Amino acid sequence: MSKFPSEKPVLVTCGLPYANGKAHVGHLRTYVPADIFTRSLKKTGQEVTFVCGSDTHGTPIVFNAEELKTTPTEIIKVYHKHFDETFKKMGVMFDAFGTTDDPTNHNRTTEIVSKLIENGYVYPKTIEVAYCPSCDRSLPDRYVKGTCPHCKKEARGDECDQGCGKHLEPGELEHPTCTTCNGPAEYKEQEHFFFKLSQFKDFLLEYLEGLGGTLNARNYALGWVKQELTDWCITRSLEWGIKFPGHEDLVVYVWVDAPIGYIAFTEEWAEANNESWEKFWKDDGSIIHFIGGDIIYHHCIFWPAMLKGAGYNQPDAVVASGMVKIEDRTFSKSRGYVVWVDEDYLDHGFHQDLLRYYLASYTSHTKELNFSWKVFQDKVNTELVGVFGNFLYRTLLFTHKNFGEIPEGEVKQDILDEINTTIENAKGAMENYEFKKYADTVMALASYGNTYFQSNEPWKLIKENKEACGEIVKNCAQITKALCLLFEPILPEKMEEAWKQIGMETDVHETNYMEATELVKSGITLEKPSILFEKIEDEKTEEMEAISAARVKEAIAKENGTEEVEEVKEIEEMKDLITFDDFSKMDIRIGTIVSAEAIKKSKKLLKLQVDLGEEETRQIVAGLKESHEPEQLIGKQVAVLTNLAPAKLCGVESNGMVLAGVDAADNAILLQPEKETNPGTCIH
Ligand code: B3M
Ligand code: ZN
Repeated sequence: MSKFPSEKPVLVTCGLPYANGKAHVGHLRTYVPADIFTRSLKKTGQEVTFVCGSDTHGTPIVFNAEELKTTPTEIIKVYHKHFDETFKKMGVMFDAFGTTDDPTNHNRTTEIVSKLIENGYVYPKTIEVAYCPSCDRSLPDRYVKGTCPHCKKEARGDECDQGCGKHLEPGELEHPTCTTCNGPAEYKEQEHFFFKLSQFKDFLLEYLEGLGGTLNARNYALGWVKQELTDWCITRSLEWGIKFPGHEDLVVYVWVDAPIGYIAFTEEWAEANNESWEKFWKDDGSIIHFIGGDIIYHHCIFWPAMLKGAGYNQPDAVVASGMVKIEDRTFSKSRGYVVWVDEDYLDHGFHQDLLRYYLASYTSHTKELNFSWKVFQDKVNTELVGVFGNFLYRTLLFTHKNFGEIPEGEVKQDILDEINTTIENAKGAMENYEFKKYADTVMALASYGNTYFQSNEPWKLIKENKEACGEIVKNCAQITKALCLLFEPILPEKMEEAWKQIGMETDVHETNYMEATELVKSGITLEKPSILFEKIEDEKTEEMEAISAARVKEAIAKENGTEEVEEVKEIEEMKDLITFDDFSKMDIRIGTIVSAEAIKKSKKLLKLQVDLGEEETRQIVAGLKESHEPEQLIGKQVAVLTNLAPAKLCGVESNGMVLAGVDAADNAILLQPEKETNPGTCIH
């Protein structure tokens, strides 16, 4: 039996974007499926409310404001508006979109924290917090970096973002460094307040066993709860945030007031619509959180414990999406592996629904999703244009041309059965948060439609038997109607158009799936249809790929700092001559360094003469000055990329590249052969 519609009202939320930067495809990975889910639930007749808002607190925003010499308030104003608009442009339609700095959230957070204190779940404790002697301030969260005590990778003050992903408590980080001045930080004693998370172990074990949503969320959280559960420091010494009750010098940690935003936004929605927020948070409604896979810990451990401790309902399901890659590279804004929603997508005239389709149908929700312009083009051209668009357009055009309206005729039982089965399967997929399966199931109905049209050859039949032809056309119109309803959650704007094209006067967004089998009305005049999905040309894809490549190049130059940009840029330019695809074309050989001298103008570069055998000695400029004394290098055998186009570095000609790695301290580590060998030996 289907889960939806259920008697209980459903609240769907999305992880709150930090109002601290622009929207990118990585964001959409969570918001678009949540929107698809909500739209689909509505189509089952389910009562559903969809809320979200901007996350406005925490150190990254303060940090950014300091850097841009402005205030957090200014920053959040700009980005809150940006997210609000971008979501609308992408068809993501929240019933409320507030901010965690709204008075509603200040009040709700104060109430919940006070309730936790009152219920005995909060206690003070003096702990060591990172402090920077040269900046003379304490360093909460992002103000400090160091080594993760669990996996020993480089981590931020509150999160092991590059290693094991675990939340880190103040004082846990090893070798703390101030992120503002890069100087060493010290640990200093300070009084903070802790939430007794450890007391919730039994509760969480039981709760998580019954948690719905995707298994990645539940299992990850269960793993941590079974291992350990330490009390959680919920205060920070910061100005910006929501004051910890009774302590003007402390604010609550951002991960306390951010999820409380879900309640506050429900309150804002309730207030505006004369509705009740308690029906979800106090009574028996259901709560479904859509989040990114990197914030499971917060949503499945801290948050339900906090809600339980303060006497609120806990989420029924947590749906966690996999990460996003860009052109097969790990998503990274600083490295330029990012696709901005506005400037890289919408501003180029791409329709919102194409990207929505890509996000829904690329892979299953919990897996890693790769965004690639080529795959995007391919999916649009073969699936949306080639299958669905083709069926829609040929059906409507044929009907318009030959009948001018939807003709009389009977809709066959097997067509109705096919539609019903598709609806059942699609609904089943949606209930299990399988968006790809949903998209594929619906696309299969479009394929079925194409086959039906093709095999019945209406273009022949029209000449022989108009009435029989009319019946085929009517059946195609029925399939079209069903497809409009089934695709509406994924392609809301396009389906609004298609719905009109088949002569429907109702609102496709408000129409139940059940209506898919209600017979299309005959006699409705059909205008000449317009093409809904157009092919993306190769040139457009190439243009987009070039934009991405330029972004990466720019990011590399930026990351390498301004002072050395010239040198580094020149080295990068050399690298660009050989792309990854050309890898196999590289001619790498062993060479022996016969001389080495410093290039005076440069901090990094040495001029080397390298013996490559066959009486060939090459001059190569290498960035080894900071890690090697020139004398040390003489006689060393190294790996040399010999067929790299010549380049001038700091005015000195270089004919090849000495291969080296770079260690954590930024020292070059030369690649050397296992034993001495003849210069010129090829490496394959
Ligand atoms: N603002 C964004 C993130 O870590 C963070 C989400 C809060 S959800 C309550 O993905
Ligand atoms: Zn770690």
